[in-house]
Amino acid sequence: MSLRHDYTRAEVEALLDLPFNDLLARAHAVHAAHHDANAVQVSTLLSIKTGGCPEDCAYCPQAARYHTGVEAQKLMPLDAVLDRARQAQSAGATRFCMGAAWRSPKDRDVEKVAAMIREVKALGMETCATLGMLTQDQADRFKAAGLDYYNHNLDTAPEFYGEIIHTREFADRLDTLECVRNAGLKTCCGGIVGMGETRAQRAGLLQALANLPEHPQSVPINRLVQVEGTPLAGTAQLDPFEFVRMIAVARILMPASMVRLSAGRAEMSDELQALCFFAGANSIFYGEKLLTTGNPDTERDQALFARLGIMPMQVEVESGTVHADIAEDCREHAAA
Ligand code: SAM
Ligand code: DTB
Ligand code: SF4
Repeated sequence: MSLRHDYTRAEVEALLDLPFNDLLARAHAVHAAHHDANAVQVSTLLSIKTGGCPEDCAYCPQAARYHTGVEAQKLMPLDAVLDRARQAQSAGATRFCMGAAWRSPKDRDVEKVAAMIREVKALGMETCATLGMLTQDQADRFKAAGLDYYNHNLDTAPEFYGEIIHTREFADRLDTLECVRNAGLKTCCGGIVGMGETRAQRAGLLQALANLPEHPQSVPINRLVQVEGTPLAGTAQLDPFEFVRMIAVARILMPASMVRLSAGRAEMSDELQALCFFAGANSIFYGEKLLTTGNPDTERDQALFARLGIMPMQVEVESGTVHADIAEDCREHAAA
């Protein structure tokens, strides 16, 4: 299978511009050729360090400078993180993603987070972290602790980046992603739509993601969750079909990657989510909360999976296949 890394902007725009049915048919064919079209990977997020972030990302409720009602908290203690990981595992998640509202981790934090990674991994879950910018040494230390994935999003097109974030540059994101790849970690890298960008700029984000030296193994496509107090609260709502187009083109450009239907699901209808799964989304965040905002409750997701005949993906770990309870719950829903 040859994966391309030389997409032109015009090619990506032409895909986004296809008639909706043609685009969906193409995307679904690519999806079915590379993946089980009825299997969805399930991750749970935990904010291990909430709020008080020095960055100014215009979408983010955790930036200290915006008055969003999110209170700054200290790094969670190891035991509390492990309790939450166990809960997520027994609810059926196979990957546990730990997020921190940092520009970058301080060296004294690295050992604490490394211990969390080691212990979560020991439960038999895949591990993911999103902690801001990393040095090569930090990425290597997390890899040594057993980290599987590092999430670091490009977030938006290079030419729109400066309108959304002023405290770092697009190139900084690329530098961290390089350290992550060099460390042998898998990358989880995507972006946000619905921030007032144009379709051409959405094409720019997809082009930048697909032309990275390796396609990210996981590509989260977030729909902006508008939070009162952030500069982007009140932005015109993106046409839901544009969101589906984003998923479809991500699937076509990065055929072997997992495309995650990420933030914004709580505000989406079941029908819209089903279209996203048809267009090639095969991963979700599962559990009532993302980092600080809401996500569909697990009952609703189990019922949706059952209605669509979707099964949660199992994960191979050294100790054998982890059988997620969500599979059982979905079967029960299907039988009901
Ligand atoms: N501080 C680190 C960083 O920015 O890389 C890690 C945590 S940060 C909250 C992780 C990602 O969450 C961001 O890159 C962004 O894509 C997403 N995100 C944050 N706020 C969001 C919102 N309101 N709606 C959708 N996605 C959001
Ligand atoms: C990603 O792309 N989306 C997730 C995860 N990676 C870290 C975060 C979404 C955050 C939504 C806003 C919040 O809950 O604070
Ligand atoms: Fe900080 Fe990350 Fe939020 Fe930006 S997205 S303000 S870096 S927590």
